Amino acid sequence: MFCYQCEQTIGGKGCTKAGNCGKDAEVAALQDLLVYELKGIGFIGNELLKQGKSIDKEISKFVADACFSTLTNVNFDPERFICFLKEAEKVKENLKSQLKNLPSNVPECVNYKLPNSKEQMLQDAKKAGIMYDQTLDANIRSLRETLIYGLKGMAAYAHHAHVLGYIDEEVNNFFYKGFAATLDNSLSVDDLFNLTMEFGKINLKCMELLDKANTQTYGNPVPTPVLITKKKGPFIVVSGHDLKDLYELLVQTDGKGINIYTHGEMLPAHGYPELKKFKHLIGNFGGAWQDQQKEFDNLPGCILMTTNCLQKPRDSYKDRIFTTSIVGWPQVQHIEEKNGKKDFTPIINKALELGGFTEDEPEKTILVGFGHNIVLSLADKILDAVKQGQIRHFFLIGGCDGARPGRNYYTEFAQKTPKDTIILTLACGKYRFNKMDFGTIGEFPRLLDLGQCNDSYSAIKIALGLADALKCTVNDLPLSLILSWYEQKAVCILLTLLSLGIKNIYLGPSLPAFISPDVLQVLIDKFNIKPISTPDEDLKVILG
Ligand code: SF4
Ligand code: SF3
Repeated sequence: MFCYQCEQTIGGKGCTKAGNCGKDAEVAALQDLLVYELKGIGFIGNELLKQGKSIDKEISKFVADACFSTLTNVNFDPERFICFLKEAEKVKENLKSQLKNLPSNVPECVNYKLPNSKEQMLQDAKKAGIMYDQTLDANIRSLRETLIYGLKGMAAYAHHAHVLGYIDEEVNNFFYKGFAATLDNSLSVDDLFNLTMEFGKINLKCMELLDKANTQTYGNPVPTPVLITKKKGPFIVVSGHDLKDLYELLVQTDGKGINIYTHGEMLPAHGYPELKKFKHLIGNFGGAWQDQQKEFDNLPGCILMTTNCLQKPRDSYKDRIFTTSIVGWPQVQHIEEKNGKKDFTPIINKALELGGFTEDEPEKTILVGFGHNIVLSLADKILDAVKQGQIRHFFLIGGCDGARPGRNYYTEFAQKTPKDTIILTLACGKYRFNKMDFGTIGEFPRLLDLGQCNDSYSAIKIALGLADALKCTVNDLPLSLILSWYEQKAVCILLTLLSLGIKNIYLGPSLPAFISPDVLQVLIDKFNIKPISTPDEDLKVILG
């Protein structure tokens, strides 16, 4: 196997025997083969689009879901990948049958026939490997992989929008264009670079679509204190990013004496009016995703994983962790959707059987719910505070969390920001500091939680809104972006920020292994991307 799509890739180069994430060589091979099939589908879909045809939205939904399944820490179940592969083969043949003329010289994956046996699939997967073509130019490989990882991230956001009934054809169509481009030998490094920027803009549309889906379905988030301590009684912990799964579970547990805790990226759910109205959405449990094995150990309640980040379940909680949607782990119970409905009875019964926490802890809360709607409604007051010198600078400290020690940088950075600065945060990286007291500036808390990683859209809207009010560009604002990345959603967000011309981003804890030195140089030259150094050094440079 060879995989280098995430930040914890072994040795900062690539996982070759097994993944640091828990992915084994078999699953890695099946994922490679699925991406190979997606490239074939992309090629045919792109030809259809060039001929002015449209592609059925159910097919595009499948493409996004299959793509999402290969994202880090989502699915580890070989059987699920075999199902995806078989469906991909059908989709490919279906699209081919709609195409008038298939060009004569097509890439091999277009006419590849999926074998029946897993053994043969594993054999075939070799030619789908990232490093299979040893002669490929390093910069072309780097940009092709960057695009694929961006697509994986966008696929997650398209999936969440889709389950709420929100679809955008332009977003859907880019999956075909993007995958087709990774097969096109006529594209130069410049062409591919430009395509990643085009992709960044499409991903912005996708995040905007998801923002619309979430806010039109569940209301605009409002500032909300969230309990971070335990309450007596049976409970279910809901992790991942999917608000619809949480909503459905809240409906099905209503009045059953079960408390629902959010976990990881589900924390911002507490700010949505249509979710917070459920009194048994009681609080937030635990820290960031990488602490789950320790925190779920012998937990007297259940866990529902709606998306990444899933780690290998320990035996002590394997009987009480459930997956749903795209997530999977072999032999872990999976809640399937049937006729558009999910039946959460097994997890509800198990939670009741386990009995839950036996006593209340002394209460502590944190504040969430600072989406673009609320922050921009305060724009005048914020700008006044800036003009009067009460607010000197804004820091967006956001992105993914992870297990590496280098990530303490983000905790220290947040702690060292001066008292006259505001910290905006989003995604799961916030767990490094979101339970600390940063105090207030006038009526504003110094720490404003904008939401999940996809709520980078909120950050962008806020930055554009402030720039507009101050009649300057985002790059001229007293704002610095201090980003941490781990998986491929961070890749699509970074490409969006760059496509908007946002400069001087600090990126860490390490740089992506799939970015070649030449591509990195382009990013430095064009956007002045900076690897993080130390909080003191970086703060000194930023605050002059
Ligand atoms: Fe390694 Fe990350 Fe790939 Fe897992 S997803 S195999 S940790 S590079
Ligand atoms: Fe976190 Fe896995 Fe990326 Fe949505 S949950 S940000 S790492």
